[in-house]
Amino acid sequence: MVKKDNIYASPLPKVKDFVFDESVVDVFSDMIERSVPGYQTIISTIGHLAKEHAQADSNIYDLGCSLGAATLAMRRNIDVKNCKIIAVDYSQAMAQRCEKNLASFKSNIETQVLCDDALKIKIENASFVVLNFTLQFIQPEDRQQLINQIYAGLKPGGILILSEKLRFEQPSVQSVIDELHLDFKRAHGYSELEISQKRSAIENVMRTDTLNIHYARLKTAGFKQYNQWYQCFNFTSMMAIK
Ligand code: GEK
Repeated sequence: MVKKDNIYASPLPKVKDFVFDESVVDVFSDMIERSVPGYQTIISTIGHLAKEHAQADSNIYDLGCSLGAATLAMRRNIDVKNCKIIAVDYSQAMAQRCEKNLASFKSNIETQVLCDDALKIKIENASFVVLNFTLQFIQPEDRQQLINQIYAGLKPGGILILSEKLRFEQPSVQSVIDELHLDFKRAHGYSELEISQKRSAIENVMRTDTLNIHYARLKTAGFKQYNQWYQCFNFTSMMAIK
């Protein structure tokens, strides 16, 4: 059963920086669905794209896999031979729960869960790489290196899916779209106290980029073909094809 996210429902004497610990793991599915507009659409489209683009005899990476939602969607859809999925999360609590989650569903696709930093993983022989709302938690100065490593490890025709919360250059646009997102959270039952405490917890931990910064980073890594395939308010998902 999905547990309700009440982490910020009562006033906290001091709001600490957000971490992906056991208390977040317990409510993560509810938290992400009530916070990210279109999360389920993105997950199911990742499954669909993996079915179309995963190549036989290749590796698939889910970097920052959390509870393994994207990995599960890909495993249900991929039907080419000899694919291996490597799901990675640096939070031990997440990686352990992900492993347990994946074990509850039967699959013929070999899957390995690693508790490690995505930056330290060797990406090789990859046909499909997923960074579903993970890059925003990586230090901005390390982001180019990660995208470079992904580009280097992708096979020709391989695809990176990069989903992120966006920041906008124009302040009025930022403010209107931010309000749309907050209204989405309100409509999903988050109180003003929850919204403001979560905001304080996350502000030092999650640093968002503009769409132009993402595109420039993909281009610098070597990708020549990339575009958004999804956007709702300040949440986007891009694809980059090698
Ligand atoms: C989903 N993709 O449900 N290395 C590995 N993992 C990391 C790193 C890092 N350097 N930094 C952060 N993480 C998931 C949702 S959540 C997004 C991803 C969110 C992990 C972190 O532990 C967390 O599990 C995940 O990235 C981000 O499709 O909470 O908004």
